[in-house]
Amino acid sequence: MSFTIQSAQSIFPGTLVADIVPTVVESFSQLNAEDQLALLWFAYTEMGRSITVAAPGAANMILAQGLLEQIKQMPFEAQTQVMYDLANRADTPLCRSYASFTVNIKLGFWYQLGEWMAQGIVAPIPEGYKLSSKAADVLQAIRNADSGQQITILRNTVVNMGFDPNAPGSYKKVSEPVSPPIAPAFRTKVTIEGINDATVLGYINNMNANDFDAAVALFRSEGALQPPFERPIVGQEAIRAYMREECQGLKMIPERGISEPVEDGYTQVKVTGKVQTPWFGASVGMNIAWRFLIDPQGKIFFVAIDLLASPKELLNLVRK
Ligand code: 45D
Repeated sequence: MSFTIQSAQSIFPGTLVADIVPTVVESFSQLNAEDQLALLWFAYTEMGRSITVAAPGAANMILAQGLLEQIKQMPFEAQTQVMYDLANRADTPLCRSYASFTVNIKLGFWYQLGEWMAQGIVAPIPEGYKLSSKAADVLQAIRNADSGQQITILRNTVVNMGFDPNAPGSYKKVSEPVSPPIAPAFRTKVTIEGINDATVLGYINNMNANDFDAAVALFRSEGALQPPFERPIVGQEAIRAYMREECQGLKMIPERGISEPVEDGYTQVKVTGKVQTPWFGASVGMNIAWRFLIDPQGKIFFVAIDLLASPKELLNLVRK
């Protein structure tokens, strides 16, 4: 039997992922717009304090500046309507522009609105707003999640806002400035207990250096990368576009792993460790597993990135 992307998805089946994330995002989506915005505001003010502004990069935020200025000029009522429209995924020009933003620009857009809400420039959530009991349950579920899961929930709810005629999971190309890779002299090299596979180490080191061309070159041409809770992104070109859009400034801190030969000369490798996003820096470490399937030529045929259910999962390196 030869591997397919589909069969590769189920390597290391005992890996427990943070199901709480899609579950909470789904119950969130059932709430009305008012509840959604108030709930996110409460969650955001409780855990958003450690966000760093440097993250999206000033150059990239230019793309959202037009919309932000437009909103800033509006009376409170109209500002509130815009936010409801975004949560309702209404078909308005503004909601269409929002949908065309990259993830980081969507986050930066809300970050700016949040700052303005706190300063009284944009309509705040009404003082004393009372969540429905359903919404209060969702907020409690978010509080119970670990910090890496919380920021993923926040991120995914923001990503889903706006009017997007394309199905979820579809891939939209944008041209966003990409910072150059870190110069060779300044690169760090990871060590991973139990792993000396050059492809896996090269993948992590190149990602940490923002050297996406070198990272993509480690994949087989029709190889695939599967982000947490998403479908696989297939092919070198699509993977490169994804990395340029979503992987700038990530810090990957793998800890340990296991490697073993499987059929037809393939090797499966599972690595666990932490990943930090530039948005929260060292203040939030996400517990992550990488499940690699390396082909007989040493190329990445498939890699899944999983957000783990608990820190205990960092030690789960069993094969079955
Ligand atoms: O008023 O190896 C609200 C891959 C509304 C690549 C708001 C990866 C109300 C391959 C919206 C609340 C990428 C897959 C205001 C590895 C309201 C690879 C504002 C993994 C003001 C390892 C809300 C990478 C705001 C990972 C401003 C796992 C919210 C990356 C901001 C994960 C939320 C990154 C932010 C995550 C969330 C970043 C900034 C989860 C950022 C989350």
